[in-house]
Amino acid sequence: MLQLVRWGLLALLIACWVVHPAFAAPLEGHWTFDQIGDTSATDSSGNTRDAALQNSAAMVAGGQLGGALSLSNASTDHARVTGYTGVAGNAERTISAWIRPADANPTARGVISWGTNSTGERYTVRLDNGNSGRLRAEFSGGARHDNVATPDLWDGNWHHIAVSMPTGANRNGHDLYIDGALVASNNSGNNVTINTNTDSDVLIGARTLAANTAELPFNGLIDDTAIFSQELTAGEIGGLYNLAVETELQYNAGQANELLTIHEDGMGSVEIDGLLWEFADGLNTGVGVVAGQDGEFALQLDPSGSGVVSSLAVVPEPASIAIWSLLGMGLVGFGYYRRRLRR
Ligand SMILES: [Ca+2]
Repeated sequence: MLQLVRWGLLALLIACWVVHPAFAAPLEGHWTFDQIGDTSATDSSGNTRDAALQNSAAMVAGGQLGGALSLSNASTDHARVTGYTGVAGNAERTISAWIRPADANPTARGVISWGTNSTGERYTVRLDNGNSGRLRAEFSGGARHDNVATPDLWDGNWHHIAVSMPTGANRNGHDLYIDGALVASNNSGNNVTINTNTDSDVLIGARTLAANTAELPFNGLIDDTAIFSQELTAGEIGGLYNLAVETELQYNAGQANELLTIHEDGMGSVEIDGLLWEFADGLNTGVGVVAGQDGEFALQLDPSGSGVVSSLAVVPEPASIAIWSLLGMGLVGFGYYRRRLRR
């Protein structure tokens, strides 16, 4: 009996080691907008930064991944993350979102914004106005950073957008990505030091003017929006995009972040929808590219060849092992009891 208890405990320890959760992730907030019909968008980051839908904003079916936030610029619709004022000062950060503008009229449209209208103190990711659907990051005081060519974000399709900033960056230190590819880096021109203030809650679907005042509302659908307190690499942003568009995976930013965390830790594993993901080295599939099929995928995240791989191996949950162990112990104990009765 004692031997069996030991084996049960050993099985539990092994299971906990195999599927141990990754270390703390750098997700500040993550809104899937999958709560169709609700008036509050749940923050999936674990930080309980839910977003309250304003005016006629609604969560509807038909997003890039499940539901999406539907907004009209006629009524300054947006979602407000009450009590959360975003990444402040000059701290590193990355914004990731999926957008699908409703039409192509040249109206300025905020995707996500915090801070207020003083030079270098506002932090806004938006569409440019009148410039063929460019992506723009802007910081008030005439400082902005655009992609200057294709792709056109007003083509009627879903597009992934991302903006990354290292610690201590000025305007020129930003990288802009569309559909996982770098489209603008180190623009020259009107430069400012980034010093994002904490005067306003984070708004999704509009630009902040003064504290908690929305302007330049978005018109169309926004989905799977995330703020990271880390400057993600080109490989990681490529991974965010490719994990979402791979039809067998369709991972949101939170699920993708679990893989990024394993990679950064250089160890561990995570199970997502029946696939076991682990750290891997020696990959040559292309940085940010998801390659494979039938559940066996490789995602290279670094030029050195490191990344993550998945397998179909079924790993029992610790709870299942514990139940089976207890059941096994129970059966043995019952057999022991019956043998005693026979004596
Ligand atoms: Ca969604």
